[in-house]
Amino acid sequence: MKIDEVKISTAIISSYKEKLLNALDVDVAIVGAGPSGLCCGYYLAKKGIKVVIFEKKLSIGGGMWGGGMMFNKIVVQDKAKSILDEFGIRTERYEDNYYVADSIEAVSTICSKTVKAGVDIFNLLSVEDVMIRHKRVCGLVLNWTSVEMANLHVDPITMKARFIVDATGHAAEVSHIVEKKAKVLLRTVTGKIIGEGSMQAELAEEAIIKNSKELAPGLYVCGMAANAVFGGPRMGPIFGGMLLSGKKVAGDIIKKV
Ligand code: 48F
Repeated sequence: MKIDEVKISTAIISSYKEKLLNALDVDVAIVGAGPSGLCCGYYLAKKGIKVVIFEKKLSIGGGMWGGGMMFNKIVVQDKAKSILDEFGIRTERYEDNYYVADSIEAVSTICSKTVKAGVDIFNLLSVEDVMIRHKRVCGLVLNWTSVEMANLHVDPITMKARFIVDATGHAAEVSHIVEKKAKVLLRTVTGKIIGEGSMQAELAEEAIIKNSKELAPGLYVCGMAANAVFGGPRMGPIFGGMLLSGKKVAGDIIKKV
């Protein structure tokens, strides 16, 4: 059987072109493919909602691969174990309320199931700005991460979505852009981004669920970005809150779509 190099190129370009064109007008666009963003996408897609995820890095999974300090194991508590069960990720009981999972199995399984649920994931694409109309966040401005890294003077492209989810982790990148440019008060106690508190796992895991919600019209936050924006503490390598947070925001959006 003949293998033609140009056919390989054509197949990749035409298939990617279709995927990208499909992503320009969606129900939900999630920024960041860490555990919270993936989980949010998974639960939305399972309800048939059109959802895309943009991830600036080459790899999907955010901070989950490295477990705690590169020991590639993660811990989840009782409340979140059912999510790992639903994905089919094996856990080992360590003590009451502490379950350990392999971070490689966790990330690769969540990623695979999320894609198969219908989420289109774009890696190597950075969100560098947002689109705002009538004081509502309604789209994202995208560029290749390599353009940003090389500091090249190349204009981005724009897509629109009914809802945007900031799942960019500690940096809460989209929320910072909105704070700077949208000229709307954020739904925090100060109207501004409060900033994350220092390590306090129990409090952080409770706070993250409360903080995973709409921050500004059209913009939701989940995962570590939620605590960073609303002033919750960090929690380290316990990942139950991340999964529950993604699921919570998915549930809130499902009610509105
Ligand atoms: O950091 P990340 O894993 O966020 P998360 O889902 O989970 C946090 C945990 O990993 C850990 C923790 C647990 O206790 O605190 O940190 O809240 O994933 C965030 C993803 O967003 C991407 C980033 O590369 C990472 O994979 N990201 C950040 N900024 C942008 C972005 C951007 N501007 N455009 C696209 N992707």
